[in-house]
Amino acid sequence: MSRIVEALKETATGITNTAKIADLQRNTIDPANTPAKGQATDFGVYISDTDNWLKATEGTTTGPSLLEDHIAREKVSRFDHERIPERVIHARGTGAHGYFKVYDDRAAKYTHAKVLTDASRETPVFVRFSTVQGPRGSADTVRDVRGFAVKFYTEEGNWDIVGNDIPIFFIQDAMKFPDLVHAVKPEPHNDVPTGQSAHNNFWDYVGLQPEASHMIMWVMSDRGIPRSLRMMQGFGVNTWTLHNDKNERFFVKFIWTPELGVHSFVWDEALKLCGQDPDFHRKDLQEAIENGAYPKWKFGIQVLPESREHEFDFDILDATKVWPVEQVPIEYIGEMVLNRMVDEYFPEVEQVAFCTSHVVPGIGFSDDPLLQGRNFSYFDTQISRLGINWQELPINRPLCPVLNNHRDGKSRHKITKGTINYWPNRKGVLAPVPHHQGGYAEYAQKVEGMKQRVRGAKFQEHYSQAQLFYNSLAPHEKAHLKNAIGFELDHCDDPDVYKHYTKILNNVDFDLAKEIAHKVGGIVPDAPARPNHGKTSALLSQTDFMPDEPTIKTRRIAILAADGFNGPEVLAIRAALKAGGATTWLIGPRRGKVYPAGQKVGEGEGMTADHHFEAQRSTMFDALIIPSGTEHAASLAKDGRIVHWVREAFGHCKAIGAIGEGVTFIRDACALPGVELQPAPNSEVVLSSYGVVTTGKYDAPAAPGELFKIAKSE
Ligand code: HDE
Repeated sequence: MSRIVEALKETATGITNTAKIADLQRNTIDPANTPAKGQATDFGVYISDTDNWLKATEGTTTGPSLLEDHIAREKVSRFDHERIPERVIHARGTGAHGYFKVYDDRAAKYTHAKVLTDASRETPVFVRFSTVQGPRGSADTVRDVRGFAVKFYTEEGNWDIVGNDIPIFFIQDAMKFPDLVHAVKPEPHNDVPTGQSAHNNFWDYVGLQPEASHMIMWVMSDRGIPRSLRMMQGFGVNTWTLHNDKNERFFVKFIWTPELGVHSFVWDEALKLCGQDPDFHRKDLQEAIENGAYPKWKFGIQVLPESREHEFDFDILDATKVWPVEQVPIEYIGEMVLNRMVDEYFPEVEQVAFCTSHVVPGIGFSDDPLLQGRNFSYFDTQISRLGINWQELPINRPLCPVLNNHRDGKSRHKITKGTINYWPNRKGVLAPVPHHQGGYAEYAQKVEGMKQRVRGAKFQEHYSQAQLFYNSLAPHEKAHLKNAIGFELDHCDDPDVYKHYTKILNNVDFDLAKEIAHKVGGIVPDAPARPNHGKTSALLSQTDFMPDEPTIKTRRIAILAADGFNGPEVLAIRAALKAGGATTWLIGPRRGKVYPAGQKVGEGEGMTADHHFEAQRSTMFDALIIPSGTEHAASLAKDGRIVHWVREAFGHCKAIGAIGEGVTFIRDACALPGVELQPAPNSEVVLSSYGVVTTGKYDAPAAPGELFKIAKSE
């Protein structure tokens, strides 16, 4: 009860960063802390037997089950109706609570939105991350766009930025969206494939929609397979507007940049994880939050005054284009921290519902034709998924007071007292709120023109920014991108599809098109379809998003140890890595006790292995360490699973550390021709160009991060 009072107090006196948690407590039941004696029906009567349907029976016979048993019927019927329609896209997701704050009022020159200008506020947020193509039960690490949807519970109402981890989109006009989604989703005749865009229909569609070529470059780049939801950027994608107190309007893009930098899997890792741990991303988020390593993003805006709208060679309302940072720099004005997982998945993550049309005073729309359509679609889809009263659900309801004349509808929760449910009324109740008192004011935009089904002239150019993106990638990123397109087109078995797409690629880059056409049996061009302009731009390559200081924070590091490993060494390494913010996992021949050198197997005190060799895979870790120990190294060398583990990690360019006999084991396991991986005779630490760190002995905790550099991706 005290929590309810707290929540109400919070909403009455301004919203604190925990206000939404307090608000949700009003609907949260903790079975460990309730006066209920045990199970009851939904209408509150205690149930004495939850396992035996009421039957007409005599002696030892089992007679017919009786329809009369309303308790059994309630149980089964409730179960029958547990599912709601999954989201038509972005069905697979996970979510967390947190808060948002701005550094100061520097954005006041653009907007009077308090959430973006009042530094004394910490606005509660709920974030849902998702994949797009796969159903609710699909794997996390598929190649796909990731949804990054943020709901801000502000004092002026809810504001949703329903964004993605890629700053642009496939299409320019919302009317194309159902076709795009039909094309990427499983094909209609056989419901294949799940969680993949590698099929005829998708590549057929994007091949016939050249405006998708820029987005294809992004999705096929490493951005399509993020290492963690905590290590990806978020973008509002569409062009929004900000309004200030002087009634000036600005165009704006919203950007989230993670504190830990932007990192990805390599494709082979991502593919394997789909089977080895399909929940990898959601577990990663949970692990970080539960360990107190709260994910954090800087919040940036790119702002353009109305006067600059037509200054660019692209249309700033075209969602298939970025605003190059050289032309419109990013101003970071705040940050978001996620610090609490949900208590229950369904009522929070499944029932949360976002709407691009949810904006607060000081923030508005633009004529971006994709955004205009989205503003219709989101509200509409929530009605079919959750019912017309979806905004009353605990996770969706605003923290500020909400009163209006909307009434009734399925599953109405609110009970509004009084005789009046219309405006105007003789009592003057529930009046609209004038602008100067906080009522939302649309910017007075002049609108004129012919009613036509067209898009502006600058919307017709589709390849310049695809080239810009491709040119800006590092060599290894280009190699990954080529492999990804090569993989996808190889999965299309209709020659019309893969041959046509190699023609499209030739508009982006001649060498790219040639290489992929050779690989997939496409049409190898003999001349570029158009010249590559050769320009590059910053902040497109992921390599521009390394954290300021190299860090091992939140990285998962496996220590492989068979009996006879060097115990003090492992303790020292664990302490050093923990100090650097990483988590370490001791993996042994069995879960439970593993025995260091000097202790008899089965008798000594041992050290506790978190997992056993067969149960884990190298893909689940960012790095691995093989400590020294003669017997231990000899046992590892005999174990095919471990040899494979080490080779696989090496092949994925993971950081590998080895000490003493561990070095010999790694060298042999990876069969590194011509590579000198001898441990130094002393404790000198050597970093090979392959990202393998070796030393002869390890007796002093290294400075955090010194022993391990997360050398990935080359
Ligand atoms: Fe969405 N999108 N979208 N979308 N979208 C949905 O709304 C839609 C687009 C995005 O975690 C749906 O509640 C149209 C761009 C995210 O609950 C639906 C168009 C971007 C989520 C819908 C787009 C997004 C959705 C399905 C083209 C990046 C998951 C379920 C005009 C800025 C939200 C739902 C969550 C979900 C419509 C394009 C992001 C059908 C019509 C561009 C993150 O309403």
